[in-house]
Amino acid sequence: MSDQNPALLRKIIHVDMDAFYASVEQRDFPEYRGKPIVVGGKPDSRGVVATASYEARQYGIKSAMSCNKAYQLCPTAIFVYPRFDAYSAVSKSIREIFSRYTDLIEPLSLDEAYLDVTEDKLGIGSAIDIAKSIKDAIKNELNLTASAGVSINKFVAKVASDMNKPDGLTFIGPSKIKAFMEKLPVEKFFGVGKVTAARMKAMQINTGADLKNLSESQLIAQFGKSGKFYYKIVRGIDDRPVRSNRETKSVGAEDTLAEDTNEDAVMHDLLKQISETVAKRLEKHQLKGKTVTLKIKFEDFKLITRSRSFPIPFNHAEKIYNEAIILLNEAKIGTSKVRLLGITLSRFYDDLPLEKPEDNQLEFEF
Ligand code: DCP
Ligand code: MG
Repeated sequence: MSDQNPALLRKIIHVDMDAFYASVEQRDFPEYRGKPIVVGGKPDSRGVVATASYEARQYGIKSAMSCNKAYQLCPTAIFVYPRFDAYSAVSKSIREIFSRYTDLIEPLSLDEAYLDVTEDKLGIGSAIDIAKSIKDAIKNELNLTASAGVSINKFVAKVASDMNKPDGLTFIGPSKIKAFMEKLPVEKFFGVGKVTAARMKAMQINTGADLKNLSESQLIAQFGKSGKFYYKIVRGIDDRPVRSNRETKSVGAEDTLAEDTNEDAVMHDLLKQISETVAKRLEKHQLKGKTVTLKIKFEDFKLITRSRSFPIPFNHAEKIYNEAIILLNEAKIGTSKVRLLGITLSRFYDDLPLEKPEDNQLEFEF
């Protein structure tokens, strides 16, 4: 197993902030400290819980629960609206802390990231020491706590970071991975959603050890492409590299219309949904783009793209939608019926060489 050759072992850290939004609220408003805090909407609203402080979690309050339900579980909880600007600022600061140690940082959301510290900038060498140092910096400089997982690949590091929350530091070295994976419940496996977990349980597959009893071809027969991934991951093999966002060149989404159409209202509706998806993805990766591209596939599968570029990068759904509508109008599709629409944002970074204008580029699919 190439993953296990000590000379080739990577050092991966996964860092995840503890009760992120709620901890920022408790930090900024001392009167909230030590109290059950629910970040989301107000109890009588239709809002959902984004997160809850550890004090509120003792009452069973969880992310994605309705605020009404949270109120029933703990009527004395303090309900607050999210302050995304504050969370975003903290997110920037934690990334700055990470960047002292490595440039190989892959943020997964505002509050978590993978770091590859196989070679660290300060020459510390020990991934555990680096994780400690990062946690200390977050505590001392930002007054917040994070949990970290340290291992030789992304998957094990991520599961490890969740094992001793809050303020945890968990190292799972190569010699412990086998036993660790065998004990792990299937719902903790990367990519196993609720539906797959239920299917596995119905087949008496409850842990990594059960999963390991199936051959690769059996897993592929049961779970398709994912089966191949489960086969590797349960054996502790995860070669996915830590990818820094600088490698991300574009973020987009597309969708096929229920029926081929040339009606503006129907196309506008779909573009609205796609814009929202793209905006969410950009927000998740903290990216803003300068170029917006609209992709139109016609009923005969002919494909065209239209782009516009701006001096200032953006990522708001409304702006993306407005630009997509302008591009759709410019495309003058007339009576041709459209089968699929897609929107992509690109040109995230100022230091990249300017690309040739992509306007009126015409592509055909073969
Ligand atoms: N979040 C959200 N809606 C969800 C889940 C999370 O808005 N369904 C937001 C609020 C969280 C932040 O993302 O504070 C980070 O998500 P985590 O899953 O890491 O949860 P927490 O950081 O809140 O708690 P934990 O200590 O378990 O990591
Ligand atoms: Mg978190």
